[in-house]
Amino acid sequence: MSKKTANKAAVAKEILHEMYRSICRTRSFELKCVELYRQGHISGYLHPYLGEEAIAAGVCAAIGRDSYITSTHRGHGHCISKGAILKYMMAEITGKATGYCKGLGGSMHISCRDDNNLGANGIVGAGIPIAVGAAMGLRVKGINQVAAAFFSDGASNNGTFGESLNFAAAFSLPVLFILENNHYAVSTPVEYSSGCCEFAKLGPAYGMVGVCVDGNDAEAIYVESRRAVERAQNNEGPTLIEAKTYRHGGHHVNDPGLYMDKELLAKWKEHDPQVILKKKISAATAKKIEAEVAEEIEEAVEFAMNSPEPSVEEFLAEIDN
Ligand SMILES: Cc1ncc(C[n+]2csc(CCOP(=O)(O)OP(=O)(O)O)c2C)c(N)n1
Repeated sequence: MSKKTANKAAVAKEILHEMYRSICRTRSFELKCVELYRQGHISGYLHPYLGEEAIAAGVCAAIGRDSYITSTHRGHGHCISKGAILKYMMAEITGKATGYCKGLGGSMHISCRDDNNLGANGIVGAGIPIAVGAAMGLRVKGINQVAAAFFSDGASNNGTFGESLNFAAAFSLPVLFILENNHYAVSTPVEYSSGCCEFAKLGPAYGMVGVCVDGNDAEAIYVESRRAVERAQNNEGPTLIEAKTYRHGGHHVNDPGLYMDKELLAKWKEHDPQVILKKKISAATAKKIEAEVAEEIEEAVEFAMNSPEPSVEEFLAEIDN
């Protein structure tokens, strides 16, 4: 496992600002979604990315707009950090026809082809091989970009994880495997279900670099992700990045998370990704970004609330597709 520490001095101010905006957009979006869920505007499950925002912000800033991502059931932050327009996203999550997927995908199946976001996925571990396929596509087409697969610790116990890492390493594909270790799969702690909880060690076992990074420090994630992108673009193969983090609550919006260690949760909440990055930028810039994001969220809610639901005909037409 690489022991390199992140060279934070190299991160430009503009990148810090971009990542702070991503974190603020995700944090505010998620808090608003919880509120809308409680008011009955969102159906089904909702898995907030609260507390994990820095991972998507750092990775997406590092890989850039032209690279591909695959996401998970806890995917709002990935989608937002990859560049989603919040009003279309809010419309999708509230099941409106003006949403990214005409309101038919919802929280767990949102995708945005314009941003090269290949989609969230309700099947744990299913996005990992899709990212490998996207990387193979890039290789075949001679495009020097990367694909990043976001997934969590629970997904690492699925067969798709081993198959994907092996295939990507064997063919030296440009993939970033982003393992968001939030320490739980629903209510099961990692120590209970994983033989090796130091997930970065699995990288070398599969023939690739493995690094472990503070998942709440966007700057550190950005630096490690840039290194991984450079390796991938130099044909040096994929990287497994384990980003250690913690959910700010239960598995989904209706899970009070009573099984979570209260002291540990309080510690992680203090180690907040938004607070950590805010300290690295000027107060004036932070204030400006926060005000702009607040306005964007308000517009997004208004747009979604005033949008129509898809008609039965539109729904059936998509099934036929
Ligand atoms: C293949 C599969 N098995 C089981 C489930 C049920 N399930 C939904 S979320 C989840 C836990 C996933 O944990 P993890 O991958 O750590 O993601 P996290 O929720 O922590 O972000 C499970 C088991 C599923 N959706 N897909």
